[in-house]
Amino acid sequence: MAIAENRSPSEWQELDRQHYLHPFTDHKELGEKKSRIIARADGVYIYDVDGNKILDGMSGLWCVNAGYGRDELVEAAAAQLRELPYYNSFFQCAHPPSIELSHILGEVTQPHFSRVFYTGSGSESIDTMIRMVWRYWDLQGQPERKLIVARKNAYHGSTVAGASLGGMTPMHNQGGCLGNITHIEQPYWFGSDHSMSPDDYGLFAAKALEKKIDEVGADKIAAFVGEPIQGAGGVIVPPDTYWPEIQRICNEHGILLITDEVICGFGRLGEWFGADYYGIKPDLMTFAKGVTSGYLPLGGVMVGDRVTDVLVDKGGEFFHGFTYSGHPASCAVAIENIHILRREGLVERVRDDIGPYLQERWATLAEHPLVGETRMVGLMGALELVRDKSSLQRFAEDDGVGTICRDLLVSNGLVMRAVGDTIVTAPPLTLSHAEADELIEKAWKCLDLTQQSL
Ligand code: PXG
Repeated sequence: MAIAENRSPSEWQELDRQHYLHPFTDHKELGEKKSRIIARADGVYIYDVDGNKILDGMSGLWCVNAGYGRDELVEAAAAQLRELPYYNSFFQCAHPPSIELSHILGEVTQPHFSRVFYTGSGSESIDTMIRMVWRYWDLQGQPERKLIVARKNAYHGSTVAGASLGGMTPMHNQGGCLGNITHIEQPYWFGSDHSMSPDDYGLFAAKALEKKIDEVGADKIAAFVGEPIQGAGGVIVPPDTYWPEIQRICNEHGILLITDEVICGFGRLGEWFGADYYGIKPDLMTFAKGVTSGYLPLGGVMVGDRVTDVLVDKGGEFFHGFTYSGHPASCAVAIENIHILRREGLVERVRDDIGPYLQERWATLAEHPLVGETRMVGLMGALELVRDKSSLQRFAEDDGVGTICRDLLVSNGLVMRAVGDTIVTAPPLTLSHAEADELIEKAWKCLDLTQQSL
């Protein structure tokens, strides 16, 4: 019997209220409202314990790329758990699933990525990456290269290092305050005063890195880190000029370039990785989420030859690793997940079929009186709610219009996230055309309802 059937919906809510501390949650507020308890899922739909069917326009939390209800992934996990449920990769050991996955990851990433280090999550991948970067420069005889440049409003996870590297002030104020990290402007054209064209703005935002170099000296800067498209920050799509300019600046000053692919990786943008979409060549890439379509936890760092050569040739032992680095069942699921993405051509489907289709339909939402801008790359999009469409004037933060809209969406059968007054979406890559139509119709209806409620 499924665990969901053990208790009534209200019993689940009451036990949840009594015992469960949720991530990023105000529990006093939740205690008054009660949680939505999700019992099962299939395809692109989730079902709560009250029997509501909801289109999951967020792929869980940006991760269920291959969609729900994939028996192949369940079988892969079960078979591996029967064969070898756990063993570690410390002490000169390995096991077939982690080796096989490493080989496959080498095939789907750019040719200079021949090695991978496994973790259990995106945050652990970020911690690992930071330790590798510092180690790399120590080994290069430049230990003073310690500063890591990230962006304001970036999200890189929630461990001390992840919260510090991210650019979220509320997280910095709650212990995300590691040293040797600095944050520059994000490439958020809509959030600017619109005095520049998007292309000029992209160059301007990239030049913030050059300004930082002038300020502290390239010999102090270890790396630049960015999400190809910022996810949790509100699907900030950089102008096309941005990433090539960042690459040029990093090359010129020998700074390591790192893309955090936790959301953009594994097909989200219609290419295997965000770096491929933007035509850049990072030295390291962090990943998690979509590598297993979220069926089991797994993360990692793809390590490019420039760093591998130093870590392997000169590094000696790297004192770093996790109990679940390369967990056999997670790796088995990841292998099967990548098989699915390849077999069903899901990455190409996002690039050539469902991506362009949803993008075109999503753009029609810009005609709504509440919407100041829409944007979408692959299957990752956002719309901006505005008070005044002609001047693009936004609502006051206290109005909570984004939250009102998000709540209406969910109660009308569509999950999307509100980041302030930015509504974001990232549906499974398996989304059908009819499901895309449903997403747009529900979104339009809820924009109407939001407007009526103001
Ligand atoms: N990097 C990026 C780019 C992420 O989006 C992480 C690192 C951390 O991954 P883990 O597996 O440690 O959570 C993330 C995670 C949201 C939301 O509300 C986004 C994430 C996590 C939780 C909530 O959009 N992204």
